[in-house]
Amino acid sequence: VSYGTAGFRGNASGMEYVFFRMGMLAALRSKLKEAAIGVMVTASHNPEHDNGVKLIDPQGEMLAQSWESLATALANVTNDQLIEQLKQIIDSQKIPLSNTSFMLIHVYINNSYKPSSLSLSRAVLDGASAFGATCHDHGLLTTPQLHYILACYNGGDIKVDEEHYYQNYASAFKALLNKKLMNQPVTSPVTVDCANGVGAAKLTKLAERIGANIIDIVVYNDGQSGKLNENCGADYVKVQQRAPAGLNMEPFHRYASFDGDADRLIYYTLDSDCNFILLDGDKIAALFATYIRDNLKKASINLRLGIIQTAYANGNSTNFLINQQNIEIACTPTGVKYLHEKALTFDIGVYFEANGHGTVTFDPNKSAEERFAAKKLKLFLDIINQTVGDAMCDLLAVEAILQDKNWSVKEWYRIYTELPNRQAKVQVADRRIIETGDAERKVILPSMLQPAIDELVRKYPSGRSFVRPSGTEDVVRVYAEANTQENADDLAQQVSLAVY
Ligand code: 16G
Ligand code: ZN
Repeated sequence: VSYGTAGFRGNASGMEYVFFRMGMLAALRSKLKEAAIGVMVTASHNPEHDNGVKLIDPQGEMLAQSWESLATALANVTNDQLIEQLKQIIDSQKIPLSNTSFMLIHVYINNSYKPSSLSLSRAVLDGASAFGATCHDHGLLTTPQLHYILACYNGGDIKVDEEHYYQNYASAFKALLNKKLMNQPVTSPVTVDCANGVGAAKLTKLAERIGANIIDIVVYNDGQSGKLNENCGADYVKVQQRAPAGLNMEPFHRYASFDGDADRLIYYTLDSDCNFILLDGDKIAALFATYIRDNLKKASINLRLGIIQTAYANGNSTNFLINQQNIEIACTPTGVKYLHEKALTFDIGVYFEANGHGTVTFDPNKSAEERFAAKKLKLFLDIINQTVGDAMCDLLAVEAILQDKNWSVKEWYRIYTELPNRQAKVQVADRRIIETGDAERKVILPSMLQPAIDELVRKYPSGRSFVRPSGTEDVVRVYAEANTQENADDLAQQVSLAVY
């Protein structure tokens, strides 16, 4: 097993030992950092039989990359070698064992209770207590809620809890809308597919704190009958390019999907001919970035704004941002840690994966008075969970911008037209023989693969394609885009054959 882009993830049965050892590792990291460490038990958008674990660093950021290999090493030794491996970690990292350690953990279960989560969380707690860690079990939370609570906790607010999160974001949202839209009639509803996951109950609470007179949120797939992430959720909608099963849609109404742990957000609607229209992470990033840029301009504030994308970003979104909007763009490999890190190099960084995971970061040292000058911008940024992509906060941010611009979903999706695209996956004997470079846009090894892809791409107008080994599944992923859906499908298939 290896600590991939999203920690350890796989079939839940037989994974207790990995969770136990991650409890130990979290306790050690806490001693080293002299701060609380977060532990998430979740498999995000994976099917219900999977589970996963990942560690969160003190400010709510992803575990430092140098510790990922320690996690992998610790998870892979035999029981006999465990103590020796722990000693090695303690020595090599110079961990002061006498320090106290704290952990915040959350148990991820869907509404109908994900059975594996309870025993796996227990394994984490057992591992942590082997090093005497004090554990605060926050129970059922979304992933971004735990990131938020951890960052507040380490910032000195040790009493912070879930309610604090709702109060914070509900009042930020109301403050922004009140300024411009006080006494406005209720806007049309937004229907949110919560993937039968933890987001359903949490979004309901947030909506209650804001008030139905301000935002009308209809929760769909709340876990009462359907299965976690089955035929629903952000990943399903994005990859299948279709609505969650059973959802009745009306043209130009607003629909959104979270994934199972509510750190991804995707919007969609129907046009007047009832064609399915997707507004993915790229469209959300474009909406956020242009809104921020316009507000900076209005207040004559000169801050460096950048958008961070991955190879999955639709070619037309990149064209729109660079050529029509003149906004700086950077590209990184897939995985939140890479995007987040890059975003922090800008005064204001907007990062989104096309799959709907993203947020906005801003440099807190960058002129408080300038941020104050753009009052509306400051209020907008208050809605953002800066620690990590947060489906609930991103939903509020989209809704706020649409309100402020007096836009329906129609004006939003028309800012640019996506190139038709297709994602596919290929099973191979060993996906690790594929090595990529240039932010995953080129294959380096095996050396004959990239020339083969280049030759295929040349046959299709506006063609682009790349392949990368998945970090979470035993497959190679293929992405293709072209001028028509037929060509995109064709190109994806040809490239898949080349990989195979
Ligand atoms: C994980 C990543 C996500 C990435 C996805 C790619 C985090 C928190 N999550 O879910 O950002 O898009 O993996 O999966 O980093 P893949 O490697 O299987 O395509
Ligand atoms: Zn997720």
